[in-house]
Amino acid sequence: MTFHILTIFPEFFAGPFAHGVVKRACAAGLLEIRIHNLRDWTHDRHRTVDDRPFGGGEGMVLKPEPVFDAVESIWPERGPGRKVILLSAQGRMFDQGVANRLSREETLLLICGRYEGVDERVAEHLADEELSIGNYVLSGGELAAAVVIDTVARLIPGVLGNETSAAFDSFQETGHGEGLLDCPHWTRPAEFRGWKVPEVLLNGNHEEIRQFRKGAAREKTARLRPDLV
Ligand code: 9WO
Repeated sequence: MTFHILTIFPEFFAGPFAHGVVKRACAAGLLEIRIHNLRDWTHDRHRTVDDRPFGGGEGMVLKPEPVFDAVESIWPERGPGRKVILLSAQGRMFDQGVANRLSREETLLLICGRYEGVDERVAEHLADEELSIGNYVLSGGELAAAVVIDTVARLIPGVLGNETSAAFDSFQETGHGEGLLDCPHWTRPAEFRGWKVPEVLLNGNHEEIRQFRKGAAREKTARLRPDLV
């Protein structure tokens, strides 16, 4: 699977993609991430990508021309398997279900907004989808793009050593079933500062442990995420 990222901060992604699952997926040839500097599609001396908002108001808006030019030069032809996604706080909510759907795409191009926003014609006439990773204001779409790529990369067949382990993460439907959170985890020592690990996890009875984990997942989901129950 290939991701293109369109950004004014290409250096931003050196960190997030240089570790762990995403790094290994790239090294294994299962994932390709190509980062494009939006300023490469400007034509003036200052490499201008922003301008003042029509109607007045604070701040600047990302101009449409470099964004359209970039997408049309990265992909002279559009079509199925080539999906353009605008990351913005106004987008539809990204979740594990959206990640599953996106993981079946061949190639995605993620546009990262900056300044006070992106000219609306990008959302209306260039992007196939507008996605938000949550109800908070970020400084730009770059962090959101990194979140989307990390989440989707884990779902590409072969990326996780254990083909089933993605299915047991929080929110993935197949773990304890019912769309619960992941169960809590403990490791050694069995007692830390007087806090003991639940006895049942130490007794080696795997059916009892399975039951305990399911109950613990239900209890924690109800307490922290009643919206999921
Ligand atoms: C400003 C604002 C003001 C009042 C009420 C809501 C508001 N939302 C924003 C806002 O989202 N500003 C953007 C921040 C302007 C363009 C750059 N920003 C941004 C956020 N780019 N991408 C995101 C984002 C946020 C969440 N998920 C994906 C992308």
